[in-house]
Amino acid sequence: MGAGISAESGIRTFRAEDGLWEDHRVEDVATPEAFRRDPDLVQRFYDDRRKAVLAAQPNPAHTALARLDAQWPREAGGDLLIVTQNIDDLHERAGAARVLHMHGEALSAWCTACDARHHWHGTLADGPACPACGEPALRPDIVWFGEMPYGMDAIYDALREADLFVSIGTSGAVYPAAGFVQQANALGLATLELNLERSQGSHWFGESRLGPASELVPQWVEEMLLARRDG
Ligand code: BJW
Repeated sequence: MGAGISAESGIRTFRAEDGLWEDHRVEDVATPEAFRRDPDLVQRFYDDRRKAVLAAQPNPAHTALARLDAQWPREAGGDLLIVTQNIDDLHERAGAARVLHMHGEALSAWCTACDARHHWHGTLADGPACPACGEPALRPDIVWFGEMPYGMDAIYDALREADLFVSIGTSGAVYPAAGFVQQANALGLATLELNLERSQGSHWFGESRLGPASELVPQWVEEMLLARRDG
């Protein structure tokens, strides 16, 4: 999952002409070096993102995936994992439970002094104390360039056990997520891309469907649940 699935909820994507990074150079906000150089700029960038996440609502694509999560049986090999690069909580608010945020979460703050993580709705630019250790050492709980994404073992385990890999609304520009389709191919999985336009790695997919996620995802979920019922 990528930024495209939340675009119709009003959360800006990264690389579009009107994208988030048209306002900021990526190396000024999404690297550990940027945070060391100008913590106030980076904290304010993520304070604004947090506000945008809190104001957004799930769209029909999130709702459809939550329906799939609820109705796709966990027993008899019917497993499912929603791996998202997005830092919003719209899958969870739509009702999905099997969600893995590989690039961290906007509504989480990570204490660099004591390593505690806290659910966080407020601001960080004003240097609040960590509720666990009292140090003013909280940073956004976000995976920046050069940092290790979360849950890689669980993701590779899920790929090894899967029959189908579906990529939704991501440009295929950022690794390791951009490489999952090649891993899926090497493992012999069926692969499907749902995106507004072809992604950078589109040629790796067995099938590409182009259009808005709010239309493509509900259609695909309906197909999956029907095929499951009829099969
Ligand atoms: C719609 C739609 C609609 C629009 N409906 N669709 C050289 C070569 C290869 C790799 C590297 C390299 N140099 C460095 C690297 C590694 C680096 C990397 O990939 N760099 C690239 C720039 C080349 N990666 C890392 O550093 C990662 N860590 C790492 O690799 O650790 C080592 C490791 C090794 C081996 C295994 C495991 C680990 C960390 C990456 C962290 C990325 N973090 C960010 C910012 C933080 C989150 C945040 O602030 O929100 O995450 S970057 C940014 O890009 C964000 C996103 O999650 C990520 C992906 O963006 P996404 O989702 O694809 O958004 P867009 O805007 O690019 O695309 C939107 C798409 O939606 C488009 O396709 C539209 O068409 C579509 N769309 N509207 C359907 N309505």
